[in-house]
Amino acid sequence: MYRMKKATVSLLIFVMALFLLVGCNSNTNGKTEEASGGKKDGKIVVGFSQIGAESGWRTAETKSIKETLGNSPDFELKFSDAQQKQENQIKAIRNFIAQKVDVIALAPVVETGWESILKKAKDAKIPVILLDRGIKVNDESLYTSFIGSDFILEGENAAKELINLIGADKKANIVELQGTVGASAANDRKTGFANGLKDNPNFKIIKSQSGDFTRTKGKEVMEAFLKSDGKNIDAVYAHNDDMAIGAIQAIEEYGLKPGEDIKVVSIDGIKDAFEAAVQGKTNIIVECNPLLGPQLAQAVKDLKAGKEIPSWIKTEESVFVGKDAAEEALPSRKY
Ligand code: GYE
Repeated sequence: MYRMKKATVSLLIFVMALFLLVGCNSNTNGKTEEASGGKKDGKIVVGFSQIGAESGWRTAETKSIKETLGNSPDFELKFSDAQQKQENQIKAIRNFIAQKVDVIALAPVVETGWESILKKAKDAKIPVILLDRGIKVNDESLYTSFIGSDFILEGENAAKELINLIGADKKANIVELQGTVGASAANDRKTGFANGLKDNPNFKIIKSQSGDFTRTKGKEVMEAFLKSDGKNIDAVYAHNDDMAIGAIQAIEEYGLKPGEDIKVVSIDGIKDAFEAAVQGKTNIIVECNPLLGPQLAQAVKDLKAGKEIPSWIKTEESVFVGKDAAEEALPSRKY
């Protein structure tokens, strides 16, 4: 009787062990549950380190990512807001690695200083996709892909359209409101704009300073420019719409007419900029698409399916010049 019992128990243990073994390996990729991010439901876990909420553009991007990945049965989204600090982004990535997420999406606040943390992600075999801003690293294998715009081209387009608007044979003093210091979107938009002006000695950048991509700072810096150069300013080039909107306020408070006395050109294409354009307060909007959720979702799925994804995933973008173009586009603007 006792012997029988012992045999039954052994058999039971054996069957249970077999069950556990088969269960653990039943993930399609053959990884154990722990190694695949602790997911039990087959979802792809994506950790997204966002910069913050400095602009209308960024709020639209966050919304797009949350709507696409956060509401999908295919993904689990872990979202982290760095409040403009690179050190917070590094911490977030470290946490994502510890949590063994499947993919890390990173919108890097600045271009440099990523090597060591991205090396850790690589060692942990977690692919990193850069979202909307680029980085400078010696080893390009530290990230898989960049989803975002060509900022140099945006700057060049801004310059080209401004020259068309004012007239290549006229003289123009331009003030520049730069984005966040060290951000690829600021560095490249500056370079692109300078490229676009370089063959025309009539167009000069007389002042250039960072307004940190925000309305408040854009307004503050524009106030300082107006104080020092006042009526000598013919145009303002802002690296994003929010700073342009701040600058428009400053110009009005100074007693001049934005869009007329001082021409305004900026990048992004948020609704508020189109509304200002309809009122004739800004002249040129260079579009930069923040609705990157669907592209990120597709890239992550492809990656997990073992497909090769392009090293740069670009978006189609337009340029809007003048009141009529803004009026026509405004009703269908999605951000
Ligand atoms: O233009 C600006 C923002 O990185 C492309 O960041 C992005 C830029 C965008 O805050 O508004």
